[in-house]
Amino acid sequence: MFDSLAEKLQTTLAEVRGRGTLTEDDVSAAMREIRLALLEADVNFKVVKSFTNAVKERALGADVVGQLNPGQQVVKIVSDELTELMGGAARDLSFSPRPPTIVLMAGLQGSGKTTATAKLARYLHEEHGSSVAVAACDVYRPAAVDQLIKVGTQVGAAVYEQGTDKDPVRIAAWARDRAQSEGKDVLIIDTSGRLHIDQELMAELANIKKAVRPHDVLLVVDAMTGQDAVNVAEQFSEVVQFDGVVMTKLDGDARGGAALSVKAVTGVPILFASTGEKLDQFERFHPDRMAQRILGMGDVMTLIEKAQGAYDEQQTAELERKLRKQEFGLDDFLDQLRQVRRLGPLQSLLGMIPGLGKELRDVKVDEREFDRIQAIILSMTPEERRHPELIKGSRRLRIARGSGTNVQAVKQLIKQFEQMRKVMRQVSQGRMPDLGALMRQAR
Ligand SMILES: Nc1nc2c(ncn2[C@@H]2O[C@H](COP(=O)(O)OP(=O)(O)OP(=O)(O)O)[C@@H](O)[C@H]2O)c(=O)[nH]1
Ligand SMILES: [Mg+2]
Repeated sequence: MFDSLAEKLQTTLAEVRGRGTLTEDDVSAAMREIRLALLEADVNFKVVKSFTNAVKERALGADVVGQLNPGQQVVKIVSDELTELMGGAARDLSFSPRPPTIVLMAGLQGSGKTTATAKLARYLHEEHGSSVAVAACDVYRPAAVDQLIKVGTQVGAAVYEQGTDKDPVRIAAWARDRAQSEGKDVLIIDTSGRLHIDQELMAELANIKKAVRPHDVLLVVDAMTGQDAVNVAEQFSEVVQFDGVVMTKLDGDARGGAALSVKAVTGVPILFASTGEKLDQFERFHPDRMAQRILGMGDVMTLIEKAQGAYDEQQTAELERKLRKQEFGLDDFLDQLRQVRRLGPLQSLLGMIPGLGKELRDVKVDEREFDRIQAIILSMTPEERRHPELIKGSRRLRIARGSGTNVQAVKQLIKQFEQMRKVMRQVSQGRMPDLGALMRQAR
């Protein structure tokens, strides 16, 4: 997402960044480029205008920040203003002190409500340890209830449904009572889609809202529909007040216009971003990190959070113990690799590392390499995994055949593993590994 915008802004800002002095003309020229880049990214034109005006005013004003040269200051101002544009500080759900916290999902047909309902349930369960129920209030299509049962169950949420014969307002009230009596922390209500802002369905949504008094109403918006998404959100806000936006399908949206405009146009911030069909492709939306990502400053916090989510403290302690006792084997190695995999596709992780230039970010990561390593390790006996030094001649051939690879690949994997184990042991003993020697060996 934001690919082309990011590239253009980064090129423009790279030109001003190095400058020791900036004239008014330099700033104006940079603003013209930025304005074009934003318009091409399908950002609402009014939003673009006020954005570039604000940046220009601050850049030319007395907004002097000690350590930075004028070029760097412009970059900082653009970053600050982009953050502000997307809502400033990240906003969370309004958790109720008296559970259940009730979240009502609304949005146009196909925007991703049902998927987002399950994703949010998963997120709340994983990140907050909440017990979550989801309620099926889309009674217009039998498939809608089945879909929620399927995805809700997948993420471990309780699914409250009464088929398609009952009135959705009644189902919502029933689900609220049930969530309360079953001691759920959060109830998320999935509703039916609207093709347009249709009066009847909007009235139904308003009635559900009146009946259950949700703590948050989230409007689910498809980023791929660009400015249409923003218009829908604007019209929606005139009929039913909502508290946050869930921006979906950001993975398919190269331009980013909706994500950049929706807060400025509706006054309501994006709370969550959905970036794929898989149920874990969902994260809280952080305007500051997003701005930094667009400007190529990396997104270290998101990366760290992902890593913390994937590495469990107990596992880390166990790993250290094994290293100390020299029990670290290929099984553990595979575990480690799997954990790195849980962070997401390697390709997407590269984009979050600051300072990685465009060329490096475009390096194609061969995800199949992981499958190959996994196949090799799984073709070994438990004994071999603990003592890779046993793997010679006929064993090596057997493993190569079993994993559908070749002897050379098995050899190479074991060599890499030995090197990694050596480095890990040195690091765990507080010694700096001899990187020079390692590089020579790796060659
Ligand atoms: N690529 C991508 N696809 C998504 C994302 N979120 C949802 N989808 C897909 O979009 C389609 C519609 O999603 P649903 O969750 O069924 O949408 P809905 O708003 O509940 O649809 P209705 O119930 O018909 O109104 C499905 O095929 C989803 O897999 C996303 O972030 N990225
Ligand atoms: Mg649905």
